[in-house]
Amino acid sequence: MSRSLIWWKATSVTVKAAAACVVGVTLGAAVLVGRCAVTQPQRTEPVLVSGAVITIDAVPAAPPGVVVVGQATDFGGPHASGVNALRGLVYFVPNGTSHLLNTASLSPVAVLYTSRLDISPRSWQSGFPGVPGGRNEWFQISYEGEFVTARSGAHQFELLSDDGSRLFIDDHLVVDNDGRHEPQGAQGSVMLQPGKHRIRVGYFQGPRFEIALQLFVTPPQGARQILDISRVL
Ligand SMILES: [Ca+2]
Repeated sequence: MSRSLIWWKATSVTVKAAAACVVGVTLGAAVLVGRCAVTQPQRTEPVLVSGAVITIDAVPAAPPGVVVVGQATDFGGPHASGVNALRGLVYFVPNGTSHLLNTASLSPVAVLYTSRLDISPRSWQSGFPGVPGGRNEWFQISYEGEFVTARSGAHQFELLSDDGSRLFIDDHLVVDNDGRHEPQGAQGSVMLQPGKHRIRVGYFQGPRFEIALQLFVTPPQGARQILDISRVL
């Protein structure tokens, strides 16, 4: 049976109690004893166990007016309730785009969710079901979320993609695999402490039909694997 880690709930528990307060002063003779009402946060740091399931209350919602992709696709689909996931915002980009664009100047056309990026090189013709103006080329996806590691030390990441991709951990660029290209890998590593970390992956598809997007991690004293943020690394 796998263990479950309810990270987001465990760190926000607050208890109220009317209790006797005892204050001891070690260097003096004064000892104050009285009754008082206290509100104290009870921070219960979760025990980090590699492989434990991470459950959450909610993932970031879709921006107003943005279509939620209603069927599973290679890039993600509807959110599976309670499972930690990346949120991916889909943008259409101009024909001929040669690299990832700054999404601040773009408006998302769809949102999807996935706990892992594991799209091996393949032909992709379906597009995004239910998304107006659907297309299978000239789009960009910005994934973001959080993952939890139980390990301390150098974590190696690898992005294999067709076309470009980039990985940011805690807002630092770790892997740069940008540009229009066939399936191609790039690597980078980052020192991490146990706990929760922010992750962002940018991906863009240039001309149809070929796609690929795989995010691997090799944690300290661990094996190379697809990063799955629904479990503690
Ligand atoms: Ca391509």
